[in-house]
Amino acid sequence: MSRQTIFITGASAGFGAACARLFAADGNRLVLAARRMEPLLALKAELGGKAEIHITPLDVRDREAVQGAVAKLPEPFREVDVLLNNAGLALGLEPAHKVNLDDWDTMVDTNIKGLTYCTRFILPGMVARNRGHIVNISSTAGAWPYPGGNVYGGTKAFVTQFSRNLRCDLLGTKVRVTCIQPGMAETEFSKVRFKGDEEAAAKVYAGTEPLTAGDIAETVHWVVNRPAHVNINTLEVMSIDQAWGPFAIHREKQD
Ligand code: NDP
Ligand code: 8X3
Repeated sequence: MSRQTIFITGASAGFGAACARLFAADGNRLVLAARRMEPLLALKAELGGKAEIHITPLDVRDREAVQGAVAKLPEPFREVDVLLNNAGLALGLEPAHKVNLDDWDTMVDTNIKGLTYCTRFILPGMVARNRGHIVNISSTAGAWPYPGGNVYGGTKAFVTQFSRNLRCDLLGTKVRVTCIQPGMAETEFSKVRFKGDEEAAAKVYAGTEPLTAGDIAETVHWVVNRPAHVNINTLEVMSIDQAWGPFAIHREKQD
């Protein structure tokens, strides 16, 4: 496999960090972006012997910061071959009428707007070079509703449809677009969703075998390493321990 420059958002934890580890093992050049610098520095120290690594503190919600981070990429990292739009989060699980509106704002700003900023600033270079791959991390929550999924699921439905629409815009170029829809995976995701409540987070995975970050990294690695003419459009991945439930039906009490 030829060496590629891979820009990973949300590389400080979970799927992003696992992808960094897997792609570094092939000697790819990596740009690792997230808000927290400490885990990025640790990853750079861990992986620096295997791959060239550029770390950048980045809040994807900050449009100018995204533009600046892309514009200021140092020379060997300037030509991004793969953008992994992975940064994202769920906040809360309350019903829509009780939710904290700030949480909705944060999810929209991160999962939708942040992802579009990264795409918009990196895509022109890919089109100009007539090569590249955008891999967007959506979720099963973007296709299948559940109570409390309200805006989080909505943001991921956006990611899925945005990915398909990118394919339409890019037809005639050699730039690929893939949307991956993972189901339940054990990362920092639930700790973030429950705002640091480790007990509530642990309950999500108790007694079951969720996907791991490594499972998703292998999936990303596989789609990126298909031959250049093969575009994996959408991939839904679940743990064997997860499936759909029946429709929920509300019944009034009957005598
Ligand atoms: P983690 O919480 O482990 O990782 C999330 C990553 O996103 C972190 O590196 C975090 O870094 C980064 N991030 C969050 N907000 C921002 C921001 N504003 N700017 C830059 N980076 C940000 O969760 P996962 O690895 O599980 O999640 C990765 C993606 O996968 C998300 O988009 C999530 O919605 C999606 N997903 C997760 C599933 C799961 O069950 N775990 C299933 C399906 C999809 P930092 O805090 O340092 O900024
Ligand atoms: C994360 C999976 O089911 O918690 O996107 O929404 S779920």
